[in-house]
Amino acid sequence: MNHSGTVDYALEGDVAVIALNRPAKRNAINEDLIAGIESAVARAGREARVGVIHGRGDHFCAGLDLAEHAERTPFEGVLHSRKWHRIFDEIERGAIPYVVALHGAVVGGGLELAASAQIRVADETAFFGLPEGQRGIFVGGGGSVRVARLMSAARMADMMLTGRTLSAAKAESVNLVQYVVAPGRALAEAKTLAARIARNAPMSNFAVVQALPRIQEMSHDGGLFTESLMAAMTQTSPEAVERLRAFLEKRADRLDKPRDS
Ligand code: 1HE
Repeated sequence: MNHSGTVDYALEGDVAVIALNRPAKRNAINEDLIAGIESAVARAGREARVGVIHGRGDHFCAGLDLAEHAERTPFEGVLHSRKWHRIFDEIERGAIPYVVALHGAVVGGGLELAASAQIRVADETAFFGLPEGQRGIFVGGGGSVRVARLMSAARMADMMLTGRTLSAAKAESVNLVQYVVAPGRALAEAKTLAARIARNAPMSNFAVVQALPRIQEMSHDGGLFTESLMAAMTQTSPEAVERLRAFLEKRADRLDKPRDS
């Protein structure tokens, strides 16, 4: 199903697969594409347990559409940025977890979009950049909050000031992505992870999506208290009771072997 001219949506089992589909412009985010992400994410939240976001063509996303950006007044610019914040917040703290599959350029607003997912899988062709400094602008899609938290404000400042780009391997070493896979494998790996996540109790996934990022922003004491409330809610859900019993009766999945990349 097509959610705008430039975003495709498909429900595959419990997983909503959302494709940025503007490859001729390297999936640069214009008004149509951001509206497509918004409606796809809203639909996924209603009917899927997990979302996967990826980009068609040779690149994940070239960031903000610079052709549209040049025409905005300052006030329109603020409203535009606030809209991106709202939509990316729905990915970061919404109804379901998201996995993004990254390849080629993951730059500017494309990196901000990727940073709003819970899990980032990059293939070895992926490269990461924040060319806003070179373009005479600043991040506006939540990057100064999310990207800086993932890899530190110092590393982000370096990328923005000097135009430095990072390889997939470097991105993994600075916590920007959690997985690096062979070229062309990111989407398949993201779907495998999504299928795995879909088997978790929805309330556990909800707690990871909604509580974990908020707890990071709380005081020590507030965070621990919130954790206790969340733990009590999840542990006493009927699904948890059944899953704990399944483990004790040796009917549960065993833990995976450790995996380093
Ligand atoms: C675009 C955009 C775009 C490509 N807006 N049209 N983002 C950037 O500064 C990144 C700008 N893009 C690039 O550096 C390169 O395009 C890529 C490294 C991503 C890909 O290179 P390549 O050689 O495969 O493609 P290309 O030939 O540069 O571009 C192909 C077409 O896509 C071309 O259009 P055409 O009509 O001449 O074919 C490009 O103009 C177009 N295109 N990227 C508009 N970004 C909320 S604040 C967020 C702030 C930001 O995101 S700033 C970062 C913006």
